[in-house]
Amino acid sequence: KKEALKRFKEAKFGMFIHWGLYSQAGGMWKGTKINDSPHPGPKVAEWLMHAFQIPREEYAKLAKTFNPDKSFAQNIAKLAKASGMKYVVITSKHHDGFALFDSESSEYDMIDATPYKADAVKELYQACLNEGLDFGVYYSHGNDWNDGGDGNYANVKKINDSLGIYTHPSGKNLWDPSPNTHAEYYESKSYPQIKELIALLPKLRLIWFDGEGFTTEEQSFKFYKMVYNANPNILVNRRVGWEFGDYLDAGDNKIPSAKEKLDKYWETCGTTNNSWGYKVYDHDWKSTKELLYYFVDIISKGGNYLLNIGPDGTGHVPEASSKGLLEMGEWIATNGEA
Ligand code: FUL
Repeated sequence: KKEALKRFKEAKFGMFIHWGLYSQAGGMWKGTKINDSPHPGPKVAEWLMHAFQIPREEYAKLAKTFNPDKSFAQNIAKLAKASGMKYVVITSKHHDGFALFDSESSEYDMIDATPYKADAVKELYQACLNEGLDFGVYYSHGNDWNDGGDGNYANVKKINDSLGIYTHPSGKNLWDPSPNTHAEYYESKSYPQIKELIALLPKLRLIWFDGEGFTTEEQSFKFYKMVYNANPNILVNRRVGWEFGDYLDAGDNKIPSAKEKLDKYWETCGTTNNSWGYKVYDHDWKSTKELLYYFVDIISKGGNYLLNIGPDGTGHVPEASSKGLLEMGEWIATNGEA
């Protein structure tokens, strides 16, 4: 782990990619913007299914038209490289439950459910290795709106309440829950998919778990141990749950103050507008100056900056965001790294 953590810290700058079925919708559903959706919860594009309480079957239809341009992997890997980034982390499965890779344990994936019929995660992995970039995957283990019902929610909330830990009140699919229990979902989909990803990507360096509010201590430990046993060089982030991760995060778009001591390894993940997934109407892009300010602030405090892109349904990165990233890359190439 020591070597892997050292390499991670030295990397300093990475690309986060939020991409999935929701990217085609661009933050709109039947003409309504997600910001105007009637239900509480985050108004970010990848929360589309939740925000409009879309039934599982109806949402799954988005897979039928998910057919990105073949060039997406190369373009994104080249963009990351030119932006001065050293690693890439893509949403292999977000809360909607759809796998961007070729999954054995679920047919709700890129190969079985889309006309694209190729493994998008593997394609990006290869393109990144070609560019000399390290590769990681985001995986929503705790939350899956397509599987696992709301089974564990009450339990976890009870445990969390007794410990004074906050449980997200609106994260689960309570509008059209799967008949499976949460524990069944872990056994039949979530644990197996983690094993699949490790086998699929021999040089995988990081698994970025998410949704720790819904896991018990035992389950979090099982995820951590599973990764460790398979390959101890793969790093695991804090959100695997119950403080089992290898490094901390400062929170989404949050930078710790100089006084707050994050003396371990840590990372801030951040957006370039107000959403992780692609939103057709969000043009509120951070300026290059602002992004560079955060970058310098974070790395001077010893952290890593994982800066997000939200490609559209074709895999194209919005011009305004790639422009900012490329300008950061120019600045980094000219000024060197701290
Ligand atoms: C959160 C998720 O709910 C968001 O959709 C996003 O992926 C962010 C980075 O983490 O927990």
